[in-house]
Amino acid sequence: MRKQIKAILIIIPILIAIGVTLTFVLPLFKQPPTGSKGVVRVYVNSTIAQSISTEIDQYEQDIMNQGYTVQVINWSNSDVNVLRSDLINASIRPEGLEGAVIVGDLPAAYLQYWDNPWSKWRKYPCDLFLTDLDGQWVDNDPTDELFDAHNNGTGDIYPEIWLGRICPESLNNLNHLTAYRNYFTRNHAYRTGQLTRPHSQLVYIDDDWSAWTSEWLGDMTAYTNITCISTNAVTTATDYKSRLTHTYEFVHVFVHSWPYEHMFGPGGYGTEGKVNCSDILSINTKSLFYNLYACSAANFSNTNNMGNQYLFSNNTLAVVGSTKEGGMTMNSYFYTPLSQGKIFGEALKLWWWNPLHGPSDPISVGMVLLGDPLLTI
Ligand SMILES: [Ca+2]
Ligand SMILES: [Ca+2]
Ligand SMILES: [Ca+2]
Repeated sequence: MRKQIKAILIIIPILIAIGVTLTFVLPLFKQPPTGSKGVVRVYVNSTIAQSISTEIDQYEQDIMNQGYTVQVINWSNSDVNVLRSDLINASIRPEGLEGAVIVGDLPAAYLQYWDNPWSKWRKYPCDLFLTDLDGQWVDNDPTDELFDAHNNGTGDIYPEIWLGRICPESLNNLNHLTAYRNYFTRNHAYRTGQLTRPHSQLVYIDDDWSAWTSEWLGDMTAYTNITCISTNAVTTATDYKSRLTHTYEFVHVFVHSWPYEHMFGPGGYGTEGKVNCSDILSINTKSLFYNLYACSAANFSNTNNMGNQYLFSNNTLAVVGSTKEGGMTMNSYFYTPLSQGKIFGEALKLWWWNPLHGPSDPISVGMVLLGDPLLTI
């Protein structure tokens, strides 16, 4: 009996000590709210890092406030294979990798396609190269600096991460440093509720796609307040330019294009007028987001490409489009995630995973995201 009391008298203080210790130690092992959404790597071109350090510091804080762990890296290597290896290495660490933001003029992978109507090869940058981290990209003839094939490799041809590019340096009609600073200023303004738009979308469908207007509209699942213009005689360059000054949140346009201009009217001849990069530069565009179903308009390697001209115009925050012939089909696989509050990068990544098209479809393979992939509508 006395032995038992003795034992209890010893055990009770030990239990109290353990309890007190756990009260203080356990919270240290709990996952902190910051960083719980995973890792984002922000690659900043070393040549501009110093000039925009204030903006990058703010952007880093904004991403942390979203709940991500941010790794800002000053990058100078111009070999796209080295950049991909860095992403792969990050993705296989225990903390994993959600996606990447590229700020400045950093390398891209290039492929080519045969342009049938013009009977010539055209090369285009392909950011799927930097987001599909376990597929294999084959370069049979490295001297032409073009990749030749894409297969499952050790995994699959689908993207494991998302990526967005913020780089005005393909534009020769504006000051690059000012463009960076203005972009990050409005990005912060949007994130803090100082830049807002009525939750609305303009769907603008030129002649060669207008017969399927109801099908296209059925896939626009992110907005209920939609203005659709698809009467062939109404959809013209003049009308489109005036629409860009209205306060829609999102513009989705279907129009024939070159990297530096849209051509309204059937067949891509511009019989209903053209809208070029200078127009976008001079128009007071009001929308925040664009989806360009406009061949090669998002070819960010092309001087004065429309994609980046939209992105660095006035209020724009993100642009999706194709660097080659093609554009986004099956749009609901992109818009439904956006409507659920997913970030742009994740929405585009999920769209790639749609089994009905995807990385093996020539219409899809040039799709890129220009701007901040971490934004939501
Ligand atoms: Ca090659
Ligand atoms: Ca993959
Ligand atoms: Ca028209």
